[in-house]
Amino acid sequence: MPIDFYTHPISPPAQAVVITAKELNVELNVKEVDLFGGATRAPEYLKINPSHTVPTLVDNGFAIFESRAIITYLVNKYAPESSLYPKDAQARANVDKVLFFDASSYYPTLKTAFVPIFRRKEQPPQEAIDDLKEKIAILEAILGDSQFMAGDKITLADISLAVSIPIVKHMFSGLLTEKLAAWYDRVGKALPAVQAYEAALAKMTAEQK
Ligand SMILES: N[C@@H](CCC(=O)N[C@@H](CS)C(=O)NCC(=O)O)C(=O)O
Repeated sequence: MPIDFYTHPISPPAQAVVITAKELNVELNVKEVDLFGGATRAPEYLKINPSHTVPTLVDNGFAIFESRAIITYLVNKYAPESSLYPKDAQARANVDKVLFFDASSYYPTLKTAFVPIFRRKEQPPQEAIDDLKEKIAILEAILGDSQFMAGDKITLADISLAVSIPIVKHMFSGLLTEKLAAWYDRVGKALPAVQAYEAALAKMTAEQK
């Protein structure tokens, strides 16, 4: 049975799944959803994802949404030995810490800042920019002197965060610190799909203007 993957090419969280699946050699049966046409709110879609978002994965009848839950599931199920999500309890906790900080704090703050620009071509309130600046400083502190977000090996933590960095780079360029820019370049070198997504996103957003 194929693994159905409901996605949209513009979505950063969906790209985290695409990149992870590629790294793990897991084949996805891509089903592009008409995100801007409201397809995620159709009753059939809400049955597999009541949160009406992409990405959603349906693996042989097992439906799961939330990108970070999907990427950890893919490793657990299809590549349990992968160093992208180490088995050691503390090493794994370091990855989870970043995934949870990303999901609960950093990405929502970034979203508050970019939504006014993306949807209404308006500048966000200064408070939203200040909050984003603070979250970026926290990311830099998490990185510390390591090569990657959860130590010296690339993990799911880097994939999950890297997909939203193009938004910071192109909408809030002054906020990306040198250290984080260097980390993002390292991730892009290790995972060329990260660079490819940045290029594709730039093209898609230019076409939307
Ligand atoms: N926390 C979710 C966020 C997903 C998300 O916000 N997806 C956006 C596209 S980037 C979406 O589908 N929005 C449509 C909606 O909220 O109705 C995840 O990581 O999967």
